[in-house]
Parts: sequence; structure tokens; C-alpha cells
Amino acid sequence: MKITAITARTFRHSTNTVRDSDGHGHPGPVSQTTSAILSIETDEGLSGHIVTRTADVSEALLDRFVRPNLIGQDPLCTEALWYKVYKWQRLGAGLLTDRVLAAVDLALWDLKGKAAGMPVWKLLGGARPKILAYGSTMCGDDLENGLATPEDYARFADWLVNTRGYKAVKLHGWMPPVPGAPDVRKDYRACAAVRETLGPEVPLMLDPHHFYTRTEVLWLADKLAELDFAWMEEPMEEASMSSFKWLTAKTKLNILGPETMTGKHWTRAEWVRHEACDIVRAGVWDMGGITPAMKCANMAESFHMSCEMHGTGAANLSVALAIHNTSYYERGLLHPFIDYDEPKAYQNRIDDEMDAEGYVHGREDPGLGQDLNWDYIEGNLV
Ligand code: LLH
Ligand code: MG
Repeated sequence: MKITAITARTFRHSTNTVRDSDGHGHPGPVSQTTSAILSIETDEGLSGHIVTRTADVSEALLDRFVRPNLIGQDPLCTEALWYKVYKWQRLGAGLLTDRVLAAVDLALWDLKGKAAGMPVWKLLGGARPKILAYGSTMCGDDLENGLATPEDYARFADWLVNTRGYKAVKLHGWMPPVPGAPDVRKDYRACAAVRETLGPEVPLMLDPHHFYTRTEVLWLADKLAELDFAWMEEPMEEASMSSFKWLTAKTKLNILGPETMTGKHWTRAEWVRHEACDIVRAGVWDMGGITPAMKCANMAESFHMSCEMHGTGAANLSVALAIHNTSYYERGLLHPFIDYDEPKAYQNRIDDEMDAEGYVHGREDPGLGQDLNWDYIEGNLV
């Protein structure tokens, strides 16, 4: 089988999320946006697809870095193709991001699953048919009855666990430009309110402002350890691995990372080697796809460490179901004003339907398990 064409098509759809000036998502009025579908086609009629941001798959990027390396190649050789594209990052002047690499890798894995007649989570190992999700809240805001106060978080967490069925909850704290943010004491008050409401047994995590100082973070970490939180992630700039080594040595709380730091599985191996985290973070969109995420997970397993996937979607779910050493799937981001379970116009079903017991199940369909509404996509091309 040979790759014959790589296309990216942009389509219109609505969104109910707005981005603030620091890039964090919040509920907003319904507006129009665009996404792109990257498709890799073959001479045998099989194709692989992934929905991504339009900027990740521009014609200029595909022409310069992707098509020259993939056209005419065997799409099943995902390892070889990942390296062919990845090596261009060195002289790519920063244009070839890990998100571009991830989009290509994910479309190739979707294709490979279809060629094998297997879901990708089984093709990668198939450690479990279902996984517990944690409800991952949006960042705090200043919306009335939204996520503006510790009491708002407590009320929403109560709904997530006692009505919707989540077995664990992760809070995202308040971040600028929300008035009053950042404030470790306010973050702590929200965590304490949620613990008080849910009782001692429900696993809780915190993902606070990402640019605190060491002393702020140590105070917060020790307070969260008293509340028996399962972990805290990315409370400081991750480029300073020494700061995480310092923190991990000083607090009893489990520190998870790195999430957004560049360097893929190589960086994560350094963090493990230097004891800068207790739990390893991997995410297909942060580190260039399923191919490097699996390496990271296997590396972590060799050190008896859990590898928790960052973010939502079919590909992160596929890895989480494939590996032995993970505990949850991150489902979100969630907010009292948003119905997460409602499919987008371009989906027949969301990627990560969750049952009443809080489990997300692997699908048996070949490929990544995205259930796309092709009529909608083709009817709304830009
Ligand atoms: O800062 C944010 O908006 C969130 O931390 C976001 O990046 C989220 O994806 C995350 O980190 N989840 O774990
Ligand atoms: Mg995070």
C-alpha cells in the first residue's frame, strides 16, 4: 500500500467556547469557527483522518514538510514516517510544531487501524476495554453561577460526581485575566470546598495557574497534601526542570508533569531521571502524536510510574486504553453552562461517551474511533 494524497479541508461549525486574552477557554455565546480534517489517502482506497486546528495543516506546512516525506511511502510504517517528518523540526525554523507532527501521526494511526480492521487502542496493546474518566473543569471565571467562587466549584463538583457519575474530579484554578487571579489561597479555598462537599474518598487533582513562584507552589502543594489530593500539575513554567525537582523533593503531594514542555518522550525521560515528577504526563497533541506518547508510557512503566494522558479526544483515549500504567482519562473541559455530551455538528457521536458509572469505553470500529458526520463536513467546506 502506498500513500497517494494528503489533503486538509477546512469546514465551518459553531462553538460555544470563547478564548480569553491568555488563551484559556470559557463558555460564551454561540459563534462560528472553523476546523480542518486532515486526510491521508492510499492507492488501495483506504484513508485515515483526524480533525484538527486549521493552522496545524496549512497548505504551506503540508507542501514543505509532509507531502515530500509521505507521498509514495507505505502508510503502515508509522515509526519510519514519524521520524521522516520529525527530523525536519531541526531546520524547520519553528514552523513544524509538535501539533503538526501529531496531526500527521494520528491520521496515519487511524489509517493503520482501518487497514488492520482493528480499533487503535487494541492495535497498540489493548490493556483495558474501558477506563474511568475524571471530570476536568474549565479554568475559573467571573460568571455568575459559573466557576467564580469556591462554592461554585463545590456545587459543580457535587453535580459531576453525584449526578453525572464521575468518580474523580480535577479543578483548573483561576488564571489571568480573570480578576483577582492568580491567588494560591483562593485556589486552595476552591479545593477545600470541593473536598468538604465530596468527602474523603473521591480522588481530586488540581491544575492551577501555570506561572506561580516556587514558594507559592510549595505552600499550595503542602495544603493539597493535607486535603489528600491525588496530584497537582503544571503550577510553574516547565522549562525550569530544577524547580520541579526542588518541589517534588520538598512536598508529599504527587507532582505530575511535564505537560506542555517541548521535547516529547526525551524530555519526559529526563524528568524521570532527575526525579522532577512523581507521575509522568503525556499527551498526543503536546508531544507529536501516538508514536512518541507510547514510548513515554512504556518508559514510565519501566520505572513503575503512572503515565497520565493530557487532554481529551479519540487519540488520547486510544493510548489510555492501550497502556497498563495509567489511572484515568481526562474528560473535559467541563463547565456548568456547557453540555459536554452534546456532539459537535461534525460528529455523529462524541469521541468519549461516558456511562453512568464514570467509564469511557473503547469502540470496536477500526481506526481511532471518531464517528464523523461526513455529510455535514462536506456540506460546510470553506
Ligand atoms: O490552562 C488551561 O487552559 C488548561 O490548563 C488547559 O491547558 C488544559 O488543557 C489542561 O492543562 N488540562 O490538563
Ligand atoms: Mg493540565
